[in-house]
Amino acid sequence: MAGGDHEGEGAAVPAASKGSWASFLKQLASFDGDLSRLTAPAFILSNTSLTEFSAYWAEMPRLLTAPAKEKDAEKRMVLVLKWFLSTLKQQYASRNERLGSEKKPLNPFLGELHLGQWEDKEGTTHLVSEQVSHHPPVTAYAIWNDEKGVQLEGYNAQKASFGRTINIRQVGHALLHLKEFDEHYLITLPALYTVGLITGSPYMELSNSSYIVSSSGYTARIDYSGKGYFSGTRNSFTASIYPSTGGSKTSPLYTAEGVWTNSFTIKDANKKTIDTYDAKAEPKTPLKVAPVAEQDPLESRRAWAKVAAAIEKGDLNTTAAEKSVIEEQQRALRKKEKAEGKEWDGRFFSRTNKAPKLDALIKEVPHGSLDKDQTDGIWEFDAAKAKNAKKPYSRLSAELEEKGWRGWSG
Ligand code: HC3
Repeated sequence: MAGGDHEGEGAAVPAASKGSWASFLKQLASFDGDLSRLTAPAFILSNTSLTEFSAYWAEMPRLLTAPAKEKDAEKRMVLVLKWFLSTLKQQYASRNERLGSEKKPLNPFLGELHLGQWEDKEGTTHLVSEQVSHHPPVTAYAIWNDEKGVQLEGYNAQKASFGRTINIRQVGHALLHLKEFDEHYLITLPALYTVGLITGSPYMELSNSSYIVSSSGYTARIDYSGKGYFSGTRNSFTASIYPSTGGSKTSPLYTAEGVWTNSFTIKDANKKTIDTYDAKAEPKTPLKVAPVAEQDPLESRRAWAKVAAAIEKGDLNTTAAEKSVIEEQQRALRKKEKAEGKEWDGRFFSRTNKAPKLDALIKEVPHGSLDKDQTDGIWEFDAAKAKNAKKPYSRLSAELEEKGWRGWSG
């Protein structure tokens, strides 16, 4: 584990929460790895569900679509790497920057949806994110821009363990498709861990390596490092692109280096800088989502509205009560489905056992495996389902709408 927990114990914990933070830390000693079961004090709870996190992949649509405009395959790989690196700050540090520390997100319920689109110079980039499994918790997403011929899809779950910090391994992957070149890029997900848990102001750091493998024959390896006790810089990485056939031992065609929360440089094989990235200068396009009142009852912000309001007020009792309403409703629904011999079938994604594109690309990743037993299968965007998916998204949505639904306990 890297350093970082040097400050005083509980230094950042509000006075009224010192006791509950100490209990939270004690609870970690007997942690069974299921992040959704961790009960955390109110000050560390986030009002955002994990289904919303899928949007972090495309908050800068210009970078996502850039590879589709490049004619040279090697340069396309560089642009895919640049886009991927640019998403890291949003994925892993944006809550910390906005809220002062990493928070514990809301655990999505089965079938929860987060839908929206980005509209800017790139045209419309669509997002669907859906909770496709509850045990284990798995979120699947698809992001596409038809005008630019770009589609990203993926799914993820987390496996956690506790040492001196919470270590999280991500299971799942993302797959980028560039229509014009019929090219696929498999993206593996980095491991992460919390720093600053003792002080009560945790943030996430990335560790080990992640990969991008293209069907055009290139692989990028990204190595993450953080701040140690004596040296190192927070959120650092080095990356290299090499021909997949040659393996990482061959000299890289391109390298990238920097701090993913700040800036980085990309160099060619002659060490000449060919591109730079400055996270602060890169404009973001806000995701447009329907107003809460117009959302389907399965949509994240509508479903969690009461819980989110209670969290914002720091009202732990109402938070717990409103969460139980959702949990109870879900339990009743599952019971009903079981009695009717039905299983919940997602609205946008389907489980598959055969994924030839993924299988071919994952072979290039050292120790690469789809780990499908840990994600309740392999999840694919189902275009046929998506075509028919419209409000109300479920029988439950229809029933709730009919009753004049105003929130899960309304
Ligand atoms: C580990 C995490 C939940 C999972 C989050 C994931 C891996 C989800 C998929 C996104 O694409 C990327 C991503 C970013 C952040 C990850 C979250 C950070 C913290 C949260 C834990 C469940 C909370 C741990 C409790 C805390 C904050 C007190 O230490």
